[in-house]
Amino acid sequence: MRHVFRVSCLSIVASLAAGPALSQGNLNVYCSVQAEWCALIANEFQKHAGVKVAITQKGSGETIAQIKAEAANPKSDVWFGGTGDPHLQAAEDNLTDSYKSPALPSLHAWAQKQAADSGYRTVGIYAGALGFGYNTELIAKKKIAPPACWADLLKPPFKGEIQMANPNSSGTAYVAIATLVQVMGEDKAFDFLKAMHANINAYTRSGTAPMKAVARGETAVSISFVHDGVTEALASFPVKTATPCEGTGYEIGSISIIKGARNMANARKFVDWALSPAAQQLGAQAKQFQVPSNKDTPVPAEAPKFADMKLIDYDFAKYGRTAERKRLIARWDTEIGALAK
Ligand code: S7P
Repeated sequence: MRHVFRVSCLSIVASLAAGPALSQGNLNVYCSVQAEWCALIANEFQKHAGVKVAITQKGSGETIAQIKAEAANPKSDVWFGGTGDPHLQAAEDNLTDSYKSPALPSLHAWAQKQAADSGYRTVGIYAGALGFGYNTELIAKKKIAPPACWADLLKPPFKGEIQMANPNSSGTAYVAIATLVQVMGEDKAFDFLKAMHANINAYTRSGTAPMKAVARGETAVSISFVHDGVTEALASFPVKTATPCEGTGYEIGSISIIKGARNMANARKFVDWALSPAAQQLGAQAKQFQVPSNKDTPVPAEAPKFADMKLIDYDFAKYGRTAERKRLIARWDTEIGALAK
């Protein structure tokens, strides 16, 4: 489902009272984090800069497709959030604009590297690890041991119990495939994906849908970013998460200015703000617990701890390349997507 937010009249009144008058023009943002965070950044940036913000929320895989389709006549100025690989692809495809924010030196090395790798056409705003979500009640009822390793997902008790997203529409699913390729080697990873197909009940459009399905008891297990499980658990759903024992990948959630942005000055202002500790704390306020990229932004206590995981050295430069992303997704389409469900 596509969500379009116009900042509410109430928020605009609050903004006028609290910050500069709305005389600083407009900003159109494609937003690939969850809806609550998108709404909060729209309201808060409006208060901060006096800029009228219109936000459209959709996942990262779909957003890059839209930016590409609109390249001759861009409808949006900035792309906020979403997995880093499609931001790198957008940079390589000349769909985004180069900008060196003065905030760059305050960022963690991984966020600065994302910027340098892309010729400063994107930059990291958060990081989050990939893993499993599982519904503790369903698992207990079915007497299944919680998944701890990638290998567990091939076991017969998980038949029809696992959900993951489709990499054609989802940046999360692409991170999962690229992770498996880096952990196992490409042919073994595709053998694994083929074998796991028997245990998959659906390949969803959106990367956040499988964790939400776990929370609602519609599936026992998901392949998801583990911070999305924390959000569901805090909302009192019976959700726990784990990160695979063989090793797992992670995303560098990124922000990019769209080439030909009609509101370029405001787009740059927004990027500077989005990299500041004040803006980055809004993620936790919206109950989303990625690790922020600014060294001065407190890491939320709820954020899954990277130190407790076996994280791989994810090769963002390689797997963010247009040709590599297209090739791996095409292979998934032929070898897995085409299999009957
Ligand atoms: O909760 C937010 C999050 O998991 O969703 C983002 C991503 O856009 C999901 O998009 P896809 O539908 O394309 O997979 C992640 O960047 C973020 O951490």
